[in-house]
Amino acid sequence: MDIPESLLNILKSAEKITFFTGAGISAESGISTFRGADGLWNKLKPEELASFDAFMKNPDIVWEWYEHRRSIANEKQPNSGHYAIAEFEKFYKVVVVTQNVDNLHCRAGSSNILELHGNIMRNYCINCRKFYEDSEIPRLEKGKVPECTVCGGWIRPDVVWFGEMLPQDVYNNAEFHASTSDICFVVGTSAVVYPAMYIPFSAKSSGAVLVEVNIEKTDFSSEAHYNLFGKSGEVLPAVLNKIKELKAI
Ligand code: BJW
Ligand code: ZN
Repeated sequence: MDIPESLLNILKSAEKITFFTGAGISAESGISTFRGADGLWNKLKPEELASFDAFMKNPDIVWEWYEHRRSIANEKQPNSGHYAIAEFEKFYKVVVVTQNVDNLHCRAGSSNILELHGNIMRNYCINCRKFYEDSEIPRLEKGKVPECTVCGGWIRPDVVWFGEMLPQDVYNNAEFHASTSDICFVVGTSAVVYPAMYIPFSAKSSGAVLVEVNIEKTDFSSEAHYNLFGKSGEVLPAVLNKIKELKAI
C-alpha cells in the first residue's frame, strides 16, 4: 500500500486523530453494508424498516429484522481494521465517531467511542423508556415484539431511525473532538447520511487533514485531502505499520 510521503509527515507530528466510521469497516467481519452491490437496502426499503412509523405499523417485522442483525453482530468478530484503530491509541489521542450500531469498535478495544446512531445491543421501552440490555429483553414469543416488564409498552432497539434526532450530547462531543483533531480518517461510509456527515466537515473547517479510506469513490472523495482506496482491514493496518516505523526512529 502506497502512503504519500506528505501524509506520513503529517502523521509524524499529529497528536489527536478522529476516526469517523461507517458500515464498510465492518464489511470484512461479514456484516452487510446498507448501500452498494451487496447492501441490505438493495433488497429491503429503508423507510419500511428503519423508521418509527415502520415500527409502529409492523412492530413484529421490524423487531425480527433487528433480532436477526443483533445475532449476526454477536456472532461476528472485529476485523483488522477495528483492531488497527484500537492500536492507534498507543501513538495518539484517538476518538472513534461511528455511525455503526454493531458494537465492534468496543469489542476491538477502542476506549473512546461516540455512537452517533446508537447501539443495537441496547433497547428501550417506547412508553416509559426503561432500558434493556440484550440479555434482559423479555422474549416471551419468537417473532413478536417484546413488551416492557414495567408498563407493557413495546421495546425497540436504541438506534437512530430516519427522521429521528441524534443523541445531542454524543453529537456535540463528536463535533468537539473532530474539530480539535489534527487528522480525521473517514472510513467505509457512503457519506450520504446527515447530520452524521457534518462531523468530518467540522473537522475540515477547523483545519484537520481529511483522509478517506474506502474501496471506491464516494460523494465525499473530492472533499478529502487524501484518498486511500482499498479495504479498511488492509489500509488501516498498513498505515499503522508505517507509524510504528516512523515512531521507532
Ligand atoms: C468499504 C468496505 C471495506 C464496503 N473497506 N470501505 C441533510 C441533507 C439530506 C438529508 C438529510 C439532511 N439532514 C437530515 C436528512 C434526512 C436523513 C438523511 O440523511 N437522509 C439521506 C439518506 C438522504 N437523516 C435523518 O433522518 C437523521 N435524522 C435527522 O436528520 O433528524 C433531524 C430531523 C428530525 C425530524 C425531522 C427532520 C429532521 C437520522 C439518520 C439516521 C440513520 N440511521 C441509519 C439506521 C441506523 C439503525 C440501523 O442500523 O438499522 O444509520 S440509516 C444507515 O445509514 C445507518 C448508517 O449508520 C447510515 C450510514 O450508512 P454508511 O455507514 O455510510 O453505510 P453504507 O452502506 O451507505 O456505505 C458503506 C460504505 O463502505 C460504501 O461507501 C462502501 O464502498 C464502503 N465499503 N466495504 C472500506 N472493506
Ligand atoms: Zn415501559
